[in-house]
Amino acid sequence: TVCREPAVIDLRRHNSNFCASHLQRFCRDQVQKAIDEFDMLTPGDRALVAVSGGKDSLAVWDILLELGYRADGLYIGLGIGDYSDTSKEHARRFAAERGAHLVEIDLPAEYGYDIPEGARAARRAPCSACGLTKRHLFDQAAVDGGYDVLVTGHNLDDEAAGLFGNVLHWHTEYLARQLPVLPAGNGFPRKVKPLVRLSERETAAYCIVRGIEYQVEECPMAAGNRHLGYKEALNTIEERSPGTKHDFYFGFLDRAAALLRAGIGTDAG
Ligand code: Q46
Repeated sequence: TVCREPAVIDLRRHNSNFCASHLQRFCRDQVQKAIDEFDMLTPGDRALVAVSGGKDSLAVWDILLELGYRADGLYIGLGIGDYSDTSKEHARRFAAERGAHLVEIDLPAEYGYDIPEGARAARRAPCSACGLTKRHLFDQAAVDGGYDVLVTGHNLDDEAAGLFGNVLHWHTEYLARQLPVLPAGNGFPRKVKPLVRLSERETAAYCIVRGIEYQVEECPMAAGNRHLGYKEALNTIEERSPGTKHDFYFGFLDRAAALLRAGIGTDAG
């Protein structure tokens, strides 16, 4: 209704079609709105963006740079065969094209193990070992580099799926921490998720219209990952009832998160 350019995507939960230029504006506005609503970043903050080479992390890095924030990238080579090699190429190309700074950590070269080996040695599921490793290295890199805030590319689908899984199993301690901002503490930086207002379909479309090449393959270690099952279940519901993921996640933030933080949820459990 506002321009005559051809539509590139229909967003049923917003009851709108967007052309390429309005889609970019929409995505930037949603990120700025999340930043403002949850006090994620100030213009003077030095941000470190955890970059996997996938659509979400490259989209959030791109949008932060476009919005004028100071944002470097952090890529961790996990040693997951061709998947890691291609992911690294995408992260490096993105940084080189924008003259942005990319911090790189090579897990096998610097720590002597890769994710498949680490998972076997720790007798953990690969994603569990990977998550622990990444969280530790993200924190360490942010502290070592003197960054104020660590940014991750978690989108609305990720957060709704995480919430769904935590509710199904009543992991109240995880629910209490499932927030778009985690404050700094114990020498660790603030952690923020500026894409919480955007779905993964929207971030993928954003990358396409911006000409950002990203890793399209799923990580080979993700097969059987419960998180993917939760996403599929929510996609089925969203298809029938657009806007459900948004209402689920933001309803939780509005109505339940504060109760859990105050300990009411855990006491009741
Ligand atoms: S990289 Fe690591 Fe993911 Fe691969 S092993 Fe699992 S957690 S799926 S975001």
